[in-house]
Amino acid sequence: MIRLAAIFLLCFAVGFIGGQISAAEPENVLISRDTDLNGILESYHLVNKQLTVWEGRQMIWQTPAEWEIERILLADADNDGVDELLMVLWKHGSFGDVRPFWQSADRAYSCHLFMYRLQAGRMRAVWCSSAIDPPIADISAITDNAQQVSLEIKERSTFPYPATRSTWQWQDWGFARVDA
Ligand SMILES: [Ca+2]
Ligand SMILES: [Ca+2]
Repeated sequence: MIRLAAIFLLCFAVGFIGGQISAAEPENVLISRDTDLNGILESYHLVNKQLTVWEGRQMIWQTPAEWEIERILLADADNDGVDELLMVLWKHGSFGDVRPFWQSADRAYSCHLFMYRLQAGRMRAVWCSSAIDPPIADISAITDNAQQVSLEIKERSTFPYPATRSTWQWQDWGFARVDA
């Protein structure tokens, strides 16, 4: 009886520690989708906050090492019939290599939403946000009755305020909030 109790306690402890470890690890994701409609599936591997995109055995893109990718989403975010890659990421600075000359250097570590599209075998930036505060905790796509895609964004909660959700739709050159 004592031995059984010990085994139970050991299992409980391992389960508890295992749960703690998995909860602390970054989200790892594998999505397969033919976003550029060339008849070949691409694989989107998010591992340890780095994203690689594969076509078969060939890696066609990887995110810069200085980006930390928290979430990815494949969706037709601008409603043009082709899926885009959306990334919630953290990085230093708002502008990277494309800082306008009138902006001072900004090295703050901040959250961003980037939208890329696979075109002619290359991942190309379509739209990149500046720093987002409060940061995005999660992102998902919702499709309405008219088959229009919107993004639902859940903000990271900042004590004492609870996490809020908002809905955004692509309009011309960026995302506009449509639920306020
Ligand atoms: Ca493809
Ligand atoms: Ca699209």
